[in-house]
Amino acid sequence: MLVNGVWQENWQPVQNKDEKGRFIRQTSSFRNWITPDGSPGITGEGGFKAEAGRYHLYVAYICPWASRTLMARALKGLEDIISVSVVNPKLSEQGWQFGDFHGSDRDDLNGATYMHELYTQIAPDFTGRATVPVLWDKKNKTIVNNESADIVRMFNTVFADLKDTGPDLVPSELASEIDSLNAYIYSDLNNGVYQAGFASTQEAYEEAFEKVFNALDSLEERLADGRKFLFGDALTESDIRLFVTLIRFDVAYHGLFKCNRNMIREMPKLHAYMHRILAIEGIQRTVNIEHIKAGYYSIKALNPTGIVPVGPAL
Ligand SMILES: N[C@@H](CCC(=O)N[C@@H](CS)C(=O)NCC(=O)O)C(=O)O
Repeated sequence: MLVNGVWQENWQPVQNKDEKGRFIRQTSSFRNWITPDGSPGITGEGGFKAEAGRYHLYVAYICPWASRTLMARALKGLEDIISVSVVNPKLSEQGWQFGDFHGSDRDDLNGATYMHELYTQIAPDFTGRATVPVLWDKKNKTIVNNESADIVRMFNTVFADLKDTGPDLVPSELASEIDSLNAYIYSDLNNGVYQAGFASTQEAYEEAFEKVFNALDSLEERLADGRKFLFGDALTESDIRLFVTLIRFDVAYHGLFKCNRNMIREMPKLHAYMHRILAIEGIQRTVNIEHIKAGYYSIKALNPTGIVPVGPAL
């Protein structure tokens, strides 16, 4: 991570922990919004008008938070107006690196070698982790936002004047229910699996393990009435959030994060639901299992040898 703009040698991918050994994720620092007319959004500064070709996403395919922005970009038909660079899946000694891994990119836009250079380029004394995703403004050469929840939400509406951006992922009549289900999926699943994987005490691990499988059981039950998606026939933001964890579960979280009561393939409703979403046009392009496996199993603190398991079969 960076401290006052300087990369720290003793950087660890394992983030902060509380007094019980529970993993704590850093909060995001850049919270500006693109808006149709460039006026300020919900948080941050104004000046980020919705324009085709102006914005760029920096992502890692391994990262569920980054992947949800890729999913929103695909579902909202924004692939031709928002460009993307993908970092190497393996965290280097200096965090995310651009490069040569199959399916990764060089940083043609800014010529950076490491993601942290983009943070210090715009905030020379930045302290914190140089996370993905980053939504970048090519015009002003700055970070618009590095919080995936904001990025997904803005993609849903702000480019609608430029082109038909398809179905609404947060219909107003469902907005508050979506927000509360999102919060539950985040705490008990998206971040819950990390809390299991990065727990530094048995108690913290078991607490997270229970939370994760209770959530999976309750979502399996929710889908038991035959609904296609979490809120019925139409896919919403909550489905994006659930999908990114489901698709990583059997190949990474079951093994590396010790979330091993069962696999998603053993939960018939969730398994079918995951494949239903994977089959939607554009979604397959946001999923790279090779990156996911290589990336998670390169986390030295959890897997010192770096050996990537051969299974499970996909
Ligand atoms: N709040 C952020 C979290 C993003 C995040 O934690 N990204 C991880 C990868 S999954 C990261 O870049 N970690 C690098 C690090 O911790 O140094 C979001 O949702 O956008």
